[in-house]
Amino acid sequence: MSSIILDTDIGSDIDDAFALALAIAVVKPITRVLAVTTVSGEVELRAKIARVLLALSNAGQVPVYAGASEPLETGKFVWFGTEGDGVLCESDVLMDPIRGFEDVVKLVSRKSDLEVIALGPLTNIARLLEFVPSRSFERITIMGGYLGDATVNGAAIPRCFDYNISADPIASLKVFRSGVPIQLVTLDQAVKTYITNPDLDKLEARGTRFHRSIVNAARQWRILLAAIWSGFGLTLPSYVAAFLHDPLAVACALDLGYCDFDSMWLRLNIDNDEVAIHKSTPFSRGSVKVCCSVAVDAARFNSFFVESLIGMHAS
Ligand SMILES: [Ca+2]
Repeated sequence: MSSIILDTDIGSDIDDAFALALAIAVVKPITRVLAVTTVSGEVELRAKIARVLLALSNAGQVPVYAGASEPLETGKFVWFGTEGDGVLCESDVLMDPIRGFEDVVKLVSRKSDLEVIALGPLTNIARLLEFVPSRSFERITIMGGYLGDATVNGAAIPRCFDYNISADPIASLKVFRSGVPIQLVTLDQAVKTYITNPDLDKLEARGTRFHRSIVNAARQWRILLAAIWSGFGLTLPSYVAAFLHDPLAVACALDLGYCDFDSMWLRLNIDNDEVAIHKSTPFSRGSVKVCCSVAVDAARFNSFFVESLIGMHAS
């Protein structure tokens, strides 16, 4: 069984907290999760959010590390603004400092069976690959990429919504060209997965601080998400309480069978400080072979996700 590193920009889009919750619910034993690492902006605050959610769900033994707050060279991390609201209380904010990135390197250097789940910009993963040989990694599952038409309720989702790959372009290229097998859970499939308001009500009815926290954070995130969509001239469908991009990536990393994948040759290049991904051929210079999602059983995954979180032991 592989050792999992879950790398996350938890604290903005609620789907990272949902992804962490799903990992806690389904990874057995939870000690397979070697580390949770945070990326982008206030990484200590993000780490505290992860630590609180782990502690509330009887998984407090999983160590949390604060990673890179800035991109490697170029790129930009965007701060969306609901970080910790609904999850952290005052004493959580004042908790001890979180371990740093050098500790992750030490921890990871002893392993040769690493399975990375990358749920945010790829800066931490690129930095890890500077210190740890690529042969120590079995696979990196990345939430990101825009390979086909991404539509919700008939509306096309702009390519810039594929934030994770373009937020730190240099890091993304390093990761894709590392030689480690990569599984890409692409935006065009992930946008088909979502949780509804009645689902949130069911989670809230569990009555634990854990469930109340993630539901509170989800409701705050939805207000912001609707505003972001509106800024692009889009209307967030009323049936969507939140998308489940990152939880789907967790399910794919664990090979739970909700997505179909095809091996494709991709060529990545930086264009206007963003990463453009093109389908390519093996003969094209710089092409990399990547396992890409091509279909998702969204209805079955949505139900599985909700049932998994309802069934969680938490306080
Ligand atoms: Ca994320």
